[in-house]
Amino acid sequence: MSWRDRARDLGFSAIGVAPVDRLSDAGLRLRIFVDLGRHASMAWMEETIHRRADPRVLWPEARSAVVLGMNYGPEGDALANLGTPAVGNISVYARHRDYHEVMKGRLKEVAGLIARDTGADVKVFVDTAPLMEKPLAGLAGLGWQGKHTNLVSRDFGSWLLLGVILTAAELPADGPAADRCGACRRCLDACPTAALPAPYQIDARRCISYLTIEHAGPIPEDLRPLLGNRIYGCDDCLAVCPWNKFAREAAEMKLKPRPELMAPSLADLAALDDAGFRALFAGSPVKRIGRDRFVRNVAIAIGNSGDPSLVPSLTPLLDDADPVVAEAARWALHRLSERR
Ligand code: B12
Ligand code: SF4
Ligand code: SF4
Repeated sequence: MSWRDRARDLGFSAIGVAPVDRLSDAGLRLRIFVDLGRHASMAWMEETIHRRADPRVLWPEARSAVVLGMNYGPEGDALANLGTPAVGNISVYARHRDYHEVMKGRLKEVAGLIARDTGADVKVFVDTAPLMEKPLAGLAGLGWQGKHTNLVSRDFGSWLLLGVILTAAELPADGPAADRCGACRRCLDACPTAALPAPYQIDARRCISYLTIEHAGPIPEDLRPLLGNRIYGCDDCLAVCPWNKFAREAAEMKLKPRPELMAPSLADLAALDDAGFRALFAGSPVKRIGRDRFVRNVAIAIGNSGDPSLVPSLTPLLDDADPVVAEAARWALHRLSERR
């Protein structure tokens, strides 16, 4: 069986090959992004910038990038929770098993087959690798970077997770794919925090995904009301994309949502201690941010709920051992009393 056929059997629904020497424009824009400070506190983006901008700096023998996309299309409306302030909204990619874990072994298997078929060396990466996965996916023909900056696929809309294999083999390229955003600007208009300052550009400092997942410490106060009940990541710009009409529900069982993470009650989440947090989020990407950062987000969502019946869930957090959680709880209490 060819490596492509096996990759399909393993659940990769979008597969393509890109040459590694075409990232110069993307690398320049990455430089601008970092120079403008739009990477916020993600210092690792700056530290690894040369490797990101050119995979051959990461691995001089690299000639082609094999990009594989896994469909994680949601069942129903990804934004359904936003109208129910007493529940927390966890973004679609985090409602199921961590995709790094789901993909890792499978990427290694495909890489082994590429090495077998070509006789050339391979290296495997999922997300944590210093690579520009979206520009590579565009060059490999999986889709194009939409105005929300994520890769959009004609077949799966915004809902593809990406993995990359580098190979020393010069494989025939499958892309690039054409930009099909046209005059649309739905994603730009949908962003709750105006984190997309211009088409195809993002400012992570304002992005709810950054603020709720990557950002340590207190979330800037002016942005807190705009978070609503988004407690881990954000899908607003992805979900409004018209190309999602071609999207399908995830077929991979491990990327099906866990029912308890679909619409969890904020009151229950605010009561989580370390052990409870680790048990609830075992195997989920949410686990990575730890109980304190997560409960900080939950406290802000309670503050935004306008629901006075949630005040008792905040009270124990006022004395939380983590000062960031305690401060978020004070802010939330104040906001609830103001709204009353
Ligand atoms: C850092 C990072 C983030 C940051 C920054 C987001 C971003 N858009 O870069 C934060 C924490 C905000 C984030 C959020 C999310 N992420 Co993220 N993230 C990454 C990561 C690790 C690196 C991306 C990167 O290099 N960014 C730097 C910018 C400069 O790169 P870029 O977006 O490709 O930039 C291009 C354009 O935007 C434009 N551009 C950018 N700035 C500027 C400035 C100017 C002046 C100009 C002209 C152009 C321009 O040119 C660039 C090059 O072509 C990748 C994994 C990887 N290794 O690639 C995952 C990745 C991009 N994330 C992913 C996902 C799923 C998400 C979320 C949907 C999660 C969620 N639900 O909360 C959100 C989506 C937010 C959004 N609208 O992008 C997926 C995207 C899959 C896809 N279909 O595209 C990836 C690929 C992970 C994966 N392996 O699947 N993420
Ligand atoms: S993920 Fe949310 S906050 Fe970030 S750019 Fe998209 S809509 Fe805006
Ligand atoms: S919502 Fe519109 S502008 Fe944004 S990525 Fe989709 S097609 Fe492009």
